[in-house]
Amino acid sequence: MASGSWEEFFAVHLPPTDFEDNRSLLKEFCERHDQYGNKIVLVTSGGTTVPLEHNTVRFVDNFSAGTRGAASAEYFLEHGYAVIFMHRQKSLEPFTRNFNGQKLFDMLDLQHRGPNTTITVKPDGVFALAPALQRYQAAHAAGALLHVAFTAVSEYFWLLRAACELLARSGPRALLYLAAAVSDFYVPKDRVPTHKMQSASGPPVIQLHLVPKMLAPLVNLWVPEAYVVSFKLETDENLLIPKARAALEKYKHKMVVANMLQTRHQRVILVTPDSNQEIVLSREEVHAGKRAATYSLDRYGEIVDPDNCGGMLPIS
Ligand code: PAZ
Repeated sequence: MASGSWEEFFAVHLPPTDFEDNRSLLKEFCERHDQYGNKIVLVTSGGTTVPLEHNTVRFVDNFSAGTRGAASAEYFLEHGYAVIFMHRQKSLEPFTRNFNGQKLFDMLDLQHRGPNTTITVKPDGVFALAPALQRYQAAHAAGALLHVAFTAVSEYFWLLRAACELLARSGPRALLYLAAAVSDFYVPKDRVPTHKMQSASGPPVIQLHLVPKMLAPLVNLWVPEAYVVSFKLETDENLLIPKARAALEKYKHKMVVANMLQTRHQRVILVTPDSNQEIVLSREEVHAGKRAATYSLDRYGEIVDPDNCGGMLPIS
């Protein structure tokens, strides 16, 4: 086994404690959808951590809120895909992504009448919540959405490999949409202290090692017939397309979605072996896209009338 190889990474890093539970969920999901010949997409989302202690207090993180992955999962569901949403614990999730923080509480009214306490949704809140809630409930009722969560980079790789091996049975009906921001560097297990690093011991010297490239075994061995889309994030525009193209040439998958950190929600370039297709949204379109996810009144206006329903959701 070559030093620094993906095989060595899996040999050294044990599976996470909840791995078998998640593997069973993935297996049941893939087999059920496979039986009906459904299209399945694996969406990865959010950033991975690199623990600096085994009992982890400190870690190195990769930037990603999970916006792209959560929004994309919704679009895949809309287009008839069964979706495995593999995401960083506590990052944004499909349907609830626009209601994080205080936003949900701001939509609610609390009333006390005698011994009874009722919570109602304010009219504006109904407009915001109803479309997302309806689509969320429909996806779950159809069994079309499975969530599995990771935190550390090794957890991500264990789940990724398991999902790929199970998706291999779906052949070309499987799509991989790898939007997670995965660390390129890590601290090997034998260099990670067990307990919290102490400042009394002086400034720590931390040497990061290269994470093996998992796209190679993924494309060639784990899920060879799937349509694989990877993502490339850069901060230097000059590197963006050359690196995206180099990845395509090296791993021979189908597409790299290239984006810059600062403009990632307005502009992407879809890089395929024979084309670069740039998609640029105006500020208004970005804003409208966000509104569309929550306020699509064209489809929900007739069933949700905030003037008449007093904040309740008359959806049968
Ligand atoms: O999660 P988010 O919406 O904040 O950002 C999305 C993204 C930039 C993480 C994604 O589009 C991406 O490029 N992922 C791959 C990152 C990488 O090259 O490691």
